[in-house]
Amino acid sequence: MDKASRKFTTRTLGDQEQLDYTPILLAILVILFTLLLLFIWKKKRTTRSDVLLAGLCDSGKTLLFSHLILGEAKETFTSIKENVGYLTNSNGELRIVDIPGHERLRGKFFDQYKNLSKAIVFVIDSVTVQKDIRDVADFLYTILADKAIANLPVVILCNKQDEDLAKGDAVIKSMLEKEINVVRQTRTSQLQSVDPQSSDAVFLGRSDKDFDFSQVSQNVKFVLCSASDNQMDDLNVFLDTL
Ligand SMILES: Nc1nc2c(ncn2[C@@H]2O[C@H](COP(=O)(O)OP(=O)(O)O)[C@@H](O)[C@H]2O)c(=O)[nH]1
Ligand SMILES: [Mg+2]
Repeated sequence: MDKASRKFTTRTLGDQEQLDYTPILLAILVILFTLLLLFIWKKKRTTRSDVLLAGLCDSGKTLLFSHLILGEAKETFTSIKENVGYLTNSNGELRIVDIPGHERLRGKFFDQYKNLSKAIVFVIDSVTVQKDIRDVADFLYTILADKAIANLPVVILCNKQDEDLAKGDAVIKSMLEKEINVVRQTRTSQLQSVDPQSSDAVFLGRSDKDFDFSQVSQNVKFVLCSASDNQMDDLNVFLDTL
């Protein structure tokens, strides 16, 4: 190869190299853009903005829901499906979800919404709580022991305080702590017979002590309320902090 043709070859290669960068740069840009879109989409999908109203049947969830969303009592809402409504507070928009309390439905609806929830309002009928304590404690345990709910704020709403026979928050708290202790023993012995890895549940509280609410990862607050008398100030204060 003489000097002239060597020069020519080098120049041709140099031109090709320069031309090759454009599609590569374009491809990188497209990939980055796609990743950005995926990131935004995923973030939007997993942003927690729901407040779940959970609790047994007849505790007052749907009446609360209609007060919160409509500002009035309306008895036309269903209790077979969830009711969903939006509430605007000082920090933005909250989605309030009233999930049915029927034993056969509540688990399914709780699982459906738990990953999007920002806080839980667990509604209790303060009149019948003593009679229903096993069922109340059992459902509350399921919620508090779920990994998806770890570290979230939880309000235990002692509803129907307008009734003469309503129990106060301190009494309800200590009844629940005693009963959750029992539920915990039952669940632990059940768990030993199945594969613990397959469950979403964690052991609730400290195994070396009787259960009390200070042992859980969530910030649990007891709040008094009467949905029928529209005495919901403390609940509204809580919702405003979210
Ligand atoms: N006395 C009294 N009754 C209430 C209160 N909240 C709800 N109720 C009544 O309890 C019943 C069940 O209420 P509902 O909202 O349907 O309960 P849900 O099954 O938890 O949705 C209805 O008759 C309500 O009017 C309350 O604060 N005080
Ligand atoms: Mg209801």
